Amino acid sequence: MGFRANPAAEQPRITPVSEKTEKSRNTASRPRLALGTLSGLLAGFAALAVAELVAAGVRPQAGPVVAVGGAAIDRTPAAVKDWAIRNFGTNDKLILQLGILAVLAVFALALGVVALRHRRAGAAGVLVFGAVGTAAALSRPDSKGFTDALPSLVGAVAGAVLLYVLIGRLLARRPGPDEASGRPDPAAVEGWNRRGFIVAATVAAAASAGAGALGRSLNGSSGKEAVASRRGLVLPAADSPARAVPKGAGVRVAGVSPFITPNTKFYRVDTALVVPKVVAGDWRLRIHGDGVRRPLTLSFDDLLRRELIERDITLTCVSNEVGGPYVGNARWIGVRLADLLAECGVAPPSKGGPADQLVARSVDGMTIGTPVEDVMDGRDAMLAVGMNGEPLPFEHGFPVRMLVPGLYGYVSACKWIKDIELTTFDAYDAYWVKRDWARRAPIKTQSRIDTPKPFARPKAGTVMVAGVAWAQGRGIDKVEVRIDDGPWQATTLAAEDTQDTWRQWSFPWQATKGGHTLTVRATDRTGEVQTAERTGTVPDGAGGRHSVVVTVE
Ligand SMILES: Nc1nc2c(c(=O)[nH]1)N[C@H]1C(S)=C(S)[C@@H](COP(=O)(O)O)O[C@H]1N2
Ligand SMILES: [Mo]
Repeated sequence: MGFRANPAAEQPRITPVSEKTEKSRNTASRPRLALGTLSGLLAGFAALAVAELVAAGVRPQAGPVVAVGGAAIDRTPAAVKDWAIRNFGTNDKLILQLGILAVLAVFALALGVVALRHRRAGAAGVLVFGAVGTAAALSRPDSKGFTDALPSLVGAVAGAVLLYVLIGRLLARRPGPDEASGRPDPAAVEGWNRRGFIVAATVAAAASAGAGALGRSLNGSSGKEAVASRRGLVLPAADSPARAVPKGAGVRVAGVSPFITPNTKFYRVDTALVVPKVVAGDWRLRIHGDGVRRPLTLSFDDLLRRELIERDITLTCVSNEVGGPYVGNARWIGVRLADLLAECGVAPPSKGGPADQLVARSVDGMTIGTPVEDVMDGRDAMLAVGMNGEPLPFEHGFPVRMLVPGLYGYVSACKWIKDIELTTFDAYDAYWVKRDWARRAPIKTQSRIDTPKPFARPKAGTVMVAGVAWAQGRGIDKVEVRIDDGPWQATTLAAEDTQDTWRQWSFPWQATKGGHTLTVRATDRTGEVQTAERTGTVPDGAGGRHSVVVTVE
């Protein structure tokens, strides 16, 4: 059964309609449409607010926007993900959530209009959205089962009921001028229960705002215990400390990235819409799978009791474009991964081990596949617990993450790690591999001009050109700069920290007036020269040389 939008309009007209009544009828239908859309919006708002509050009792990740956002991220093809990172950078997640809210708002408006004609259909539409949120929450890889469905379910029911009630008020009709006394009731001339609507809408808006705010603040403090566990943590000194960063590792040129990237400036790339907050004391890591003769489960304290190594390692994202910002260098402290694997009886393929792939799983359902051979070939692959003298920040994987020097992050650097499975590349494709990225991805030799910036207008004379270059695992041997189409000229390399860290370089350019293009290329210790050919980031990292165009004045 449907409800007509304007029952008054259907009444047989006996007397000619005066101009005045016609006018008032027109103005009556317009506000009704507006109030219908307002009802839709309010219902949507109430649904999200209630969901937020229920999520606080379940877990923040189960909220509909986060769940749908997460599902959207997982279904995003490599090229689109890359485009989002390129255009929105670390704001990509915020933009995604705002986009979801905008889409929801449009649908809520539409459902309000639908409800004016079909009250039940409008309310049912809200439930359909709830079903989408529920399905998304249940399909997350880290889903905790039925309870994760509750925020979307309860929120949708609240929204549907509210829409039904509000539209009911809009359609309700008190005796009009034609009936009863024949005297117009000022509250009813427009044919709807104005007071009833206003009261219901105001109460609903206020209650939703309250529920939403309460849910937000509860969700915001849901990681309290984890925060306390991090704050109370004092990392032991490393048994094998890193040597001091050489004095000359940083060129003294303004505009060049600091040699050690501060934690707050370190790039962040991951799929987590809500940063996982793991309590250090609850953390466990399981190591198991093919060829693991002695499977192991470790607690955080177990890990800290082992020999700790401290190393400077430059981490790079495969989505970093030539000249891009997704590269950072930090001093990490952790446990050597090869030692742990050896303890479990794991042998690399070159020594007859059956597993060639190590699959790391995180608490948020990420899977990252790394060649076992690389982890066990003597490089400083580690389970890191500290970054630049403090426990890992939550954004960078607290309490434990993996790091393998020389491999892009998506094939090595699992944050919030909880499980390591030994398997084969034939048997299993990890998260990004299922999304068009390469199975194996060593970091390409790259260099970047940090100064001058693109389109800078330096004065003629000596202009310092400087930047960074990296070839983790191989080391940087040479960096050259070319002005326009001129010859390649050697730059001055800063002192090398280790082959796993980036290296700074500088070049005093005698700049002449006019427009110029500066180009850089690096050569690594294997003699490999950075390729000239520009390639995209998909599938295994950008190739090509960084250029900067400037105008010398
Ligand atoms: N759990 C988890 N770990 C992850 C990712 C992720 O999405 N989830 N992204 C990886 C990618 S693509 C990179 S480049 C590095 C980035 O580490 P950072 O955010 O600490 O710089 O983390 C890796 N580890
Ligand atoms: Mo990455």
